[in-house]
Amino acid sequence: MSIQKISVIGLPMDLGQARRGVDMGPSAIRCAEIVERLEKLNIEVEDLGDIIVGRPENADEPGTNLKNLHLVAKGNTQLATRVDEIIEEGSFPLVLGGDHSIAIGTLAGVAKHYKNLGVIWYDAHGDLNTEDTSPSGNIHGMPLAVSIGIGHPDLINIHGFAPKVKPENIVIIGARSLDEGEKELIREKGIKVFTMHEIDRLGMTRVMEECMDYLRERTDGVHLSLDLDGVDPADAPGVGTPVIGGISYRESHLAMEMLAESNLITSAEFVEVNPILDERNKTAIVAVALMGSLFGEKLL
Ligand code: EXY
Ligand code: MN
Ligand code: MN
Ligand code: MN
Repeated sequence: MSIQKISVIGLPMDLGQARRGVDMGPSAIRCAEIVERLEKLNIEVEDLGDIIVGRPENADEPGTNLKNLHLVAKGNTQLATRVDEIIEEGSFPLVLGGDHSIAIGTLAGVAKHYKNLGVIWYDAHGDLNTEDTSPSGNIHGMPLAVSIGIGHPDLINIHGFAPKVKPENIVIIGARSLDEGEKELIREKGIKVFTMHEIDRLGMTRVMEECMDYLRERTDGVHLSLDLDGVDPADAPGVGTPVIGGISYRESHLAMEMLAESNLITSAEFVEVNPILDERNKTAIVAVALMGSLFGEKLL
């Protein structure tokens, strides 16, 4: 089914990691004219604005080494409700981050509507850490683990149920920086991963075909969680945790076009755009171009 209406919502949160500035991601993406770009595709677009996030100095932190747990949980709880409402109204949720911890809330709101939600996790990282395996305590390195029900109860139970996603319904694309604990979890849970090795070897066309074939036969909806650090830092420099040797802009653009043709994607989020670390808003511009392709923009 083609997309009739898109609802844009921002969660300007930078509390899932240590570098300030990623809270300005939604603004940077709006400055790069996301709404105008999507309106040109003959899709109705509504911008619901941003969810208000608390400040860390006011946070009441429980005894944990998870940084800003209370506020990250609170922001994600609000996001889950908003995303749930958007789908309830028959619209397509397009969530703008913020650091990748916001995927906890997006997936909570989305997963309520599907029996077998699929997830494409486009990222240099696995985001599969737990309190025990995390080298940093940063919750943006944990949202995929949380979504399969592994992590702090205040995170995994957001929106009243867990887990949100089955590990076998997840495909990670672009991984090139995985911690030991994450590798173990990938093997133990049978999560499908196309690392940069497979992208180099097979090419993006075949990777996307295999990814979509895999998800088509086992899921009833697919969420795209696109971390801009999945893209090579030469093309997307404005991210807090860049890793060289990533997916090029051209390959990413092709991947989005193939997803558009497939009609598989039922919700999406674009995260980790940090304008303070960026070059003349380049990363937000790349994010908007990828969103254009994802929603069916054509050159001719
Ligand atoms: N694996 C590292 C950690 O857990 O601290 C780095 C995680 C970066 C996560 C980025 C946003 O995808
Ligand atoms: Mn990530
Ligand atoms: Mn990442
Ligand atoms: Mn193209």
